[in-house]
Amino acid sequence: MSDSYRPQPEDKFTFGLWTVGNVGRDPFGEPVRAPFSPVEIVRMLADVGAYGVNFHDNDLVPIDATARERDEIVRSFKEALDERGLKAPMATTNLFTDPAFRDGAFTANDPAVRAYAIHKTMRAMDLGVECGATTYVFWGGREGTESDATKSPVDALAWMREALNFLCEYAVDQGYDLRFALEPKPNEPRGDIYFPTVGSMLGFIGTLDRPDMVGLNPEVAHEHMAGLNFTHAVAQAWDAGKLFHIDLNDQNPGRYDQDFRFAAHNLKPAFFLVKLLEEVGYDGPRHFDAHAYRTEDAEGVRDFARGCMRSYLILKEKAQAFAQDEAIQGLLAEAQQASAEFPSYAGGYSRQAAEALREHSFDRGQLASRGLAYEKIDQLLTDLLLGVR
Ligand code: GLT
Ligand code: MN
Ligand code: MN
Repeated sequence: MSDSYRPQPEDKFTFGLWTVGNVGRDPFGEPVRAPFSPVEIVRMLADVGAYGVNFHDNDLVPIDATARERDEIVRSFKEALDERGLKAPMATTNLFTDPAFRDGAFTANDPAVRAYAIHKTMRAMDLGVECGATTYVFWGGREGTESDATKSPVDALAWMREALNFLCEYAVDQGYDLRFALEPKPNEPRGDIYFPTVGSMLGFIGTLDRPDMVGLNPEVAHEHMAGLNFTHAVAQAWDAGKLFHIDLNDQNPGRYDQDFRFAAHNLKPAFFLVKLLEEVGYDGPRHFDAHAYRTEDAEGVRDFARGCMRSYLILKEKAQAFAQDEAIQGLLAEAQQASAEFPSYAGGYSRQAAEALREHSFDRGQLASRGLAYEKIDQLLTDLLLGVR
């Protein structure tokens, strides 16, 4: 692979222990790869040029580990991080694998399960902070229903709020430098999951006690599963000051939950996403929440990880080329053609301006008549992406 796309620490490329550590189990088949230990994963990620590694509590420490085993695991993990210069910027809780969470965690009907979920998360936050995490992700994979006969969605939302408020206070009380990033998903593993999209999460955050501490961790595949435009969702999170973290991967809408290598399937949407992140200056981790095809061996897993980062860097270069392309920029400028007669109205209200605009007589025929050359612009982009421009 060409050196010009070699990942650098400032690219902030991260992977979860569960991503490169995925053993290829699926609902129809057993694992196809031997598991790697957390320390082996740290070494592998360092070898391929990643900046950091993220984890669920139980990716690192088995759920039934003793306190002594926990401390030993954490010690060796931190030692490996230091040795290879890797960071652990994000941590999260596994609130979905254990059968105790079969009806959800923070939104389970059973109050004891809800309390256990908060208990487990407090301990997982301690673990994350001990390893250096400053972002704490909440993915509510089991927070949903198969049948709404079983639970009131209004109660579920209230329980979710109760848990997040409690955990925000815990983080503050402990003096943790931690922000919460909520990750929406529309379905799978539940029939329907509460807060299915970025927009619904954004609405919910405003109802929390400490909305400033809480933002989003949007994932490409999750918005695509809902048939939505991920770049638009990310733009909205960014605009609200809530893009705390991001999960990059790929997904063919209408298929199973694929978690493909970044840009493996939807090249153009991946381009628009990278273009947006680079143009607005998002400087958080670029986390690849994906895994290698089930056909791959250990070397294939490395190819997968390298591929995620390489595609991002190629698309970043393409975004720069797009910004510098005179033909494309000229056409865009024409489409936005400014007229001195119509300034932007943002913040520009005055009685006089309103009256002048209300009385203005518009030539609708003329407004509708000018071609916008969008066919040309989009084809120029296609040429650029396909390397013939
Ligand atoms: C799980 C899920 C992801 C979430 C992870 C964080 S775990 O693999 O599919 O989208 O980001 O809990
Ligand atoms: Mn994710
Ligand atoms: Mn996913």
